[in-house]
Amino acid sequence: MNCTKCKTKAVIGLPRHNAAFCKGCFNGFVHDQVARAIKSEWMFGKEERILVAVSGGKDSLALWDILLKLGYRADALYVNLGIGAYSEQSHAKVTKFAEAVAATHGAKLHLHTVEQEAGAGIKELAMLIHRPTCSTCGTIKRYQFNRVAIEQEYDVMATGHNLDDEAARLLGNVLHWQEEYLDKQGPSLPASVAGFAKKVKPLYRLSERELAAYAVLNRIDYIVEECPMAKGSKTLQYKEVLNRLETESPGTKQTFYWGFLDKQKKKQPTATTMTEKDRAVLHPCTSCSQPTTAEVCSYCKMMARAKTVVPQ
Ligand code: Q46
Ligand code: ZN
Repeated sequence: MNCTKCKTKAVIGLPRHNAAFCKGCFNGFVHDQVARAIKSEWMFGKEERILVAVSGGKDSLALWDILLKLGYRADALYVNLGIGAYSEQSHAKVTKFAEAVAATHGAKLHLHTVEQEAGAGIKELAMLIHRPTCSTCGTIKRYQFNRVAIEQEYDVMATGHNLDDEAARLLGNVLHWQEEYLDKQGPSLPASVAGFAKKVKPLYRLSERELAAYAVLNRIDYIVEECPMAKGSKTLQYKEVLNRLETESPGTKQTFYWGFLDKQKKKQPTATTMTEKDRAVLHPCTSCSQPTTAEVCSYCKMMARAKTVVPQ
């Protein structure tokens, strides 16, 4: 198998593009896909400051790497969830990348440790406040990323969601006809009100397999295991189904998700409608000032609850 572009020996075949690439041309392909995503979805410009949400996994570290190599001003935030060996290892991978690669581009890593603030790791905390672990985790991560983005004056927050993640999420939303979530499934969500950072997903044109290959070829040391809490999740089931379809007909995930985005674009006014709707009901949390629909935001309520139930 030879590289479609330069005809030297290929290291990866991409059936959905009917192409194969050598390392250099594959890196060019990956960078080009990200550059196209940024441009076509008006994500950010070279002068803007980006905060990348990193987990230690291949997608978020590859995203940080690609943005820096494309010349963007990208720092990162890592939230240590306190899930035993998984968190220890992922924390170490993020720190290693920050010191070995990001620092050479002058980029900075911010850290937040759940245990330090809540007094317990995510599993114990969720159990003590009687909430599912992943929803507790979602609330904490969303809150901390938004807080750091606003406090440190980043223009935009970027996450490492890839084509597989977005196609699986779309499948879940369609299966359950979650129309309000469908409206928010685009790869670029504007800051709906002051106090909420703009959110973008620059990897939505690249598959999980392509990002794993990018990380390996570029010697990015990432944590291979998924978070242990993800076991048996619906998202993993949807991914499996989509992978089977993809093997039978390469390009299925791309047609599904990109086709959805095309249809959404034609529908357009939704973003404006949501912004006005959000603006009408959101106001600053009386405890931390982040926007919320209640008097006190769900994060502050959770932390207040943690103070009463977590053993000191
Ligand atoms: S929500 Fe749940 Fe993930 Fe948090 S606890 Fe792990 S699996 S990391 S995206
Ligand atoms: Zn609050």
